[in-house]
Amino acid sequence: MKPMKSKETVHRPLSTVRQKIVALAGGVGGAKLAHGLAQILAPEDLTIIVNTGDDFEHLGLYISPDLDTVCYTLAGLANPDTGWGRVDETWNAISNIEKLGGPGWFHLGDQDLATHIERTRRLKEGQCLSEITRDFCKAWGIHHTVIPMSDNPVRTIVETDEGDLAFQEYFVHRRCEPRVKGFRFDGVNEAEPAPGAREAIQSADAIVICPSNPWVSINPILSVLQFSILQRPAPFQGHPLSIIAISPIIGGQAVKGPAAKMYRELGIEPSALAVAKQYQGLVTHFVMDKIDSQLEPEVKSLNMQTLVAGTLMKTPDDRRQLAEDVLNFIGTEQ
Ligand code: FO1
Repeated sequence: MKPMKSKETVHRPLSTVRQKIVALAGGVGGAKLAHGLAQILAPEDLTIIVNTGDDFEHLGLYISPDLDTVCYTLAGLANPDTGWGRVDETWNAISNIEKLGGPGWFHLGDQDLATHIERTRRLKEGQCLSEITRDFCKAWGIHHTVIPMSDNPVRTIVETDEGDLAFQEYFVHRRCEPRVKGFRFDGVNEAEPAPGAREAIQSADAIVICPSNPWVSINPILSVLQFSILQRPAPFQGHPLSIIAISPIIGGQAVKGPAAKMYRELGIEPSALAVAKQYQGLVTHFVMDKIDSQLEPEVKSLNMQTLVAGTLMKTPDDRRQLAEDVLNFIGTEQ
């Protein structure tokens, strides 16, 4: 799928430019674009910083869903039907836990459990999440750098009409049913970016904000990294920092998950324009789906360069194509 370029936009061809990219990713949408970028960029040119606001303790185990979704996707181990969890999974442990009266609402597969058990063991030994992630990536044959946003605990709390809910309680246990009133990220003021995150931002040509939920996947990362992004000297080595966001809202709907419902409950009509407005002041480049091309003039008026492209990633080829379109879009002048 070829992107429709704005008339006055000049694109530098991908092949002539070596780009250092930092991608900010949440769950399934973020993992897919990160996978597309990893198909094109050399390992030393791509750092993926992942949301850990969804992390929680369950059955005595430390679970880091977005980190696992990104890693399993990059390693080719992800369940293609759900996007999260492992391919060819079995569910013996969780069904036996349920039979014994334990909680079965969060579906942990047998292979996936090994990840949580080993991660929890290492955390208890005193290793930090970023170190463990680096070791796991090596074991899974992932060559690009994957970093949790922080080694410190940050927990997304969904403020609803039924009270404050921990993220997975809201998302999985309550199936996103309670009405959203707001969000907060407990621990964010004490959280430092994980080792390597600041350095990656310092030397990046561009930050790619993947098509993940802005409210609960991207905002926690930005809350932790905002100082690193704002303090980055610009222009860096002659290149201004481009910040490119890809809309997770297509035709007024979220590809996956509750993003559109969240916008509505917060009194905002869900659209690519609403996403662009949310990122206004930070983002320099904005990518929206072809179906939303009529919104392009309004997004441009927010002082963003725009690209209309095929953003629905159904196949691995779609991921690669969108990544290529995004990389070609970086550094465009108007
Ligand atoms: N999502 C669900 O909707 N139901 C589940 O039972 C579930 C289990 C699960 C287990 C491991 C894991 O890494 C992810 C899992 N997810 C599940 C996905 C996860 O809750 C969300 O995708 C993210 O937190 C939002 O990005």
